[in-house]
Amino acid sequence: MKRILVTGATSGIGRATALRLAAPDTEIIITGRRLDRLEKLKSEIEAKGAVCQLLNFDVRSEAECIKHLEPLGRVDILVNNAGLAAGLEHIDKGDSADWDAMIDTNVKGLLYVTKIISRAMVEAGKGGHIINIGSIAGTEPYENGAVYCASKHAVHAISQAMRADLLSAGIKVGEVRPGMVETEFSEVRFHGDKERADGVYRGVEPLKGEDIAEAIYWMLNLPAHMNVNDMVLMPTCQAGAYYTYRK
Ligand code: NDP
Ligand code: 8X3
Repeated sequence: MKRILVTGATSGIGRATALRLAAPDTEIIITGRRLDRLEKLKSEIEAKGAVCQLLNFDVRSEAECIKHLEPLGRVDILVNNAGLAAGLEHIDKGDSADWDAMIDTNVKGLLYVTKIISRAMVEAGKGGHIINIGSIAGTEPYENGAVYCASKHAVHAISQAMRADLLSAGIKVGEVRPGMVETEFSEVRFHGDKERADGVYRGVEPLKGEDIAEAIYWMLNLPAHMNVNDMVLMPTCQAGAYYTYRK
């Protein structure tokens, strides 16, 4: 049985990935802070014939990560997806609570989870596969996005360095770096302002969580000697952080 851990599975890319990877020979372990959503997703995963375990905790707390993840022991696959953008404004107007949320979740949370899971993989000596969800913001800093972009630059750097750290243990490390994906991402970024969030996707056909899940499925099912280090995925209407064609 293949054991797969997906963080941030209550919505968007994480939810779609957990569902895409669910199959009769898998155990899907899903995490997030919204218990009701985890419970609903667990039934959907089980309906696909997979075993499902839900872990309800906040990745910003190292103690919570240890409490919930250490008992898992080795998993075969980790998808480090939990993350967010909070706010979109010039640096002089930024809210330090938003900055903390992004750095604590996207960078420190990813590190806490990775430390526990990669250690169990190394100790078991059977390899593994870790996929980090970065962003085009990990190489293209844009106006109003200093801290989100910094957090995803960190994910990009961590992904490259940990690939080297885990090389001798036979653990594959890949990064998926999407452009615009229509999820709850913008609603979260704009603190619940749905109208402003909808505006981000007006006049374009963005990617869906399922598109990213399909790419992750493909990366995970390549032959053992092949690894995708870095995959940048955008909707056809987007050429980069500054270039979006709207109808
Ligand atoms: P969503 O807001 O739809 O999903 C985010 C997920 O992260 C939720 O399941 C949420 O669960 C979880 N999460 C957030 N904070 C925490 C926390 N402190 N502890 C545990 N889980 C947390 O957004 P996306 O699906 O779009 O985002 C997923 C990832 O993709 C993020 O890392 C994001 O930066 C990245 N990304 C998104 C893009 C986009 O355009 N949408 C483009 C490029 C990258 P809960 O709230 O229940 O805890
Ligand atoms: C999310 C995509 O362009 O808002 O990472 O940074 S973007």
